[in-house]
Amino acid sequence: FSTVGMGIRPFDPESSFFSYPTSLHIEELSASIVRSHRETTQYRPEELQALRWKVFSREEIHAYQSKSVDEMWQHCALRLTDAVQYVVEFAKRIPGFRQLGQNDQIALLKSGSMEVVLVRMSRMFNTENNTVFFDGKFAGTELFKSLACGDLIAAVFDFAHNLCALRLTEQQMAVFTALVLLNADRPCLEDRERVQRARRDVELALSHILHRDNQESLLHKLYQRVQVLKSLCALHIEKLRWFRQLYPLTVHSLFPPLYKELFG
Ligand code: CLR
Repeated sequence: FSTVGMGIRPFDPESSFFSYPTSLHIEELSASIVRSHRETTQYRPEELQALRWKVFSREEIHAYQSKSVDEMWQHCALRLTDAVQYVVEFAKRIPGFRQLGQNDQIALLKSGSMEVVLVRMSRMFNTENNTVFFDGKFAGTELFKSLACGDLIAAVFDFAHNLCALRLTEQQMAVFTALVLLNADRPCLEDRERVQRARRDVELALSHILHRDNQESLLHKLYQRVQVLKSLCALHIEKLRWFRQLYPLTVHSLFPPLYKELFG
């Protein structure tokens, strides 16, 4: 620490030594978020790289396309819930998230877990052939035809493609996804102040990383993506409502409880 800086900082009872985020604190926070991310991703980058040649055959794609609407929804809801479970585990390991009350943790996950799944999807995306790693192999949009929500699928693939183009490092993605979760504007929060304080530290961590990587221009691009994420999640909820109206019993008795708890 610079002694000069400490000498000229005016005395301010509000910013005690413990609440003022020092660069050491921010460094440790980034490291902790990056570790949490690494420990809670379904696949490591080198595993995904090695799996890139695995693509679904025509016959396999046809088998998915021949499923009934409710069968395919149930299948995808299961896969999506698997991915969400890893995000819940990630959230629980983020220092600022862990310290929140349980109700606020649930509120943040209800509105943020799908957004993080979609950001993480870009790690599983191959821009060369516009496919995503799903169910053990790389799949294009056509595989999801029987969901009967082509607009959502196209928009989600488009988002992944564009995010992929930013070529985020694992560290950048880790801190960005923590920021997506710690959003003080989410509905039903009890202690917005506390979420805002935790968010401020993660924002500092993101700026710090981008500065270090000499990629400060990414910050603005990432904030732009957040708007798209919001609309994708609204569309997901809209599709779920539509599906529930058609197949209430499938949702009621065959969808994973976690999926219903977060989105239902
Ligand atoms: C995200 C990254 C995960 C693997 C994974 C599994 C399921 C995929 C999901 C990814 C992306 C979004 C996805 C989902 C299955 C269905 C869902 C393609 C690739 C779309 C958006 C349809 C949503 C409606 C369902 C609830 C039926 O590591």
